[in-house]
Amino acid sequence: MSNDAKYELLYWPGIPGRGEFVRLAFEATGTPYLDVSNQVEGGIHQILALKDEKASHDADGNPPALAPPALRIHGEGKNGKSLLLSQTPAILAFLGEKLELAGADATEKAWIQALALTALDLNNETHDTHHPVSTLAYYEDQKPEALRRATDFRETRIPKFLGYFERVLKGNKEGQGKYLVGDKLSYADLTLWQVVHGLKFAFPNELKAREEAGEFPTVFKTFFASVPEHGQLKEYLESDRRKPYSKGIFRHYPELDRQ
Ligand SMILES: N[C@@H](CCC(=O)N[C@@H](CS)C(=O)NCC(=O)O)C(=O)O
Repeated sequence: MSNDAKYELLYWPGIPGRGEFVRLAFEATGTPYLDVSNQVEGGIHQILALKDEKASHDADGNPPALAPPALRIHGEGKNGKSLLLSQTPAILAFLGEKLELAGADATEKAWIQALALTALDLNNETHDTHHPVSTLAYYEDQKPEALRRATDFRETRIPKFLGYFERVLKGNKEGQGKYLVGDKLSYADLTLWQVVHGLKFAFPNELKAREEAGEFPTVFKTFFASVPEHGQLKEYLESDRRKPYSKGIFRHYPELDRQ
């Protein structure tokens, strides 16, 4: 990682969060990037500036971001300025193209985008288990609703999504259970992997019970083991650059897990 990196990730410090999908794309391809809030002194101010609700554009003419993550890409904006891109799936689609994580042709590209969006739906639904009423309110102020939402999520949504990805992995013969599309790692694989990893943290009983019952064997075994084998991912996952889960999207509240 260098201070003159072409790519600057703007995201909250200290948590994986939605920034993690972007970090994984960089780490899987060995691409230098600057993780501004974690690596630059005072970098948090750049994240807070992103959320300035009075801003209509930045110094390079980009529309503002509604919320992090955002990616600043030097030299890719209008007239050689910086491009500021927000929305996780838009960032991933842009980077996927640049880092060769987006598929071999236009058809694969379209499939990968749809599959990544589906994995991000699962990510967003995970967030809503602890914040079903209001994103701004504390979990402690929405506990009964969270329990109802999490119960439904565990019982109906997790099997629906993981069953879907199991079918996709099995249906892609070329991928041998390792890739959702074709025979090469894509940002859809990285996105799904991160969501499954996060779910294992948030709902350990639920995920363990399903794995031990032999459900979704391709997702839990072949796919889950294979993704970290790419690029610098293994090294990254063991490093202190990989932040621990805490009060982000993937939270472990034992009362919301399978009892
Ligand atoms: N759909 C957006 C959601 C962005 C989002 O919700 N970001 C969170 C952090 S992961 C945030 O800081 N939200 C603050 C807000 O919405 O005011 C994306 O995928 O990037």
